[in-house]
Amino acid sequence: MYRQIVVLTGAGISAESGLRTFRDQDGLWEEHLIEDVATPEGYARDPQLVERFYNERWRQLHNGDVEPNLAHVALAKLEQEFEGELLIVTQNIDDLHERAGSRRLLHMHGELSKGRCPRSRQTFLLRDPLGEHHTCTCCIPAQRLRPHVVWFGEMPIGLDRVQHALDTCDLFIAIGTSGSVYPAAGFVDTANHHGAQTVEVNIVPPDNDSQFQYHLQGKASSLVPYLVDRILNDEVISDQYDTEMTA
Ligand code: BJW
Repeated sequence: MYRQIVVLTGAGISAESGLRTFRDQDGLWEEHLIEDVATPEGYARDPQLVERFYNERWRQLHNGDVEPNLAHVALAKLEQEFEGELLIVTQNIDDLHERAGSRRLLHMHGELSKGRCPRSRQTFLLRDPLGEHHTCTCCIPAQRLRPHVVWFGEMPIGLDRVQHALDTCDLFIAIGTSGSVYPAAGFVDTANHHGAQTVEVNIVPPDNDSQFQYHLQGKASSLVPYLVDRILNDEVISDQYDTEMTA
């Protein structure tokens, strides 16, 4: 039925694994100013503060309590069993998709598990939280690594590959993202423009809700496995399906 699928995931898919989202009640932006921790200017002003913000999240991800949930697992199953093309584009910097088994994956806002040389942009795996002792091996003198994340005003990673996938997909699914941060929030427009079916999964309508054809309202951990089973059973997404899922 479908031949090429693009799945966009946001913080909401990891919420049921215990990771905080940004803009929901009790989200990360309630305790932190975006200008302080998610801009290059904030990092230049106070690198220690920014490192603390990411290191706390690094520790949570590695404390042994955080696991992929049923939504991550279902997407990994889709990758294994779907015979067409699939690309998962995640805005998340956690590695829960990888832990669930996904490989056809692009981290457009970076990865918590890596540090980046600010000069060459080469990335290095972090075995412990980022600090002064993390320097690159690509430059002389060695540069102190910065978090491998994309802050406001910086160019997201892999946009050419995403653009190509969106230009040719026949199904676009956005899961657990508020649709408020660009360019990710605009992917649905591109997919619509190329005639793809567009589906959102969220507990509340996202900011770009009106751009989607189908709206599945509820938790990712219950809706994504259903959606994946339907796709694998070659069932097209329809209004009837939409009604069933949201009932
Ligand atoms: C559940 C659930 C459950 C909960 N089940 N659902 C004016 C107009 C338009 C654009 C701009 C503008 N001024 C500036 C811009 C550009 C700017 C931007 O978009 N700003 C907006 C604020 C307006 N964007 C940028 O600067 C980007 N770069 C850029 O544009 O480069 C230039 C360019 C030019 C031309 C083409 C292309 C590019 C960079 C953006 C960088 C974002 N960085 C961050 C932080 C880094 C990573 C990190 O710390 O983790 O990325 S910000 C933060 O937001 C993070 C996220 O990846 C991103 C998106 O958040 P997400 O995932 O949507 O989370 P939430 O919390 O917002 O939503 C969670 C959702 O889940 C909610 O809807 C819940 O309901 C739902 N949910 N539980 C299902 N169980």
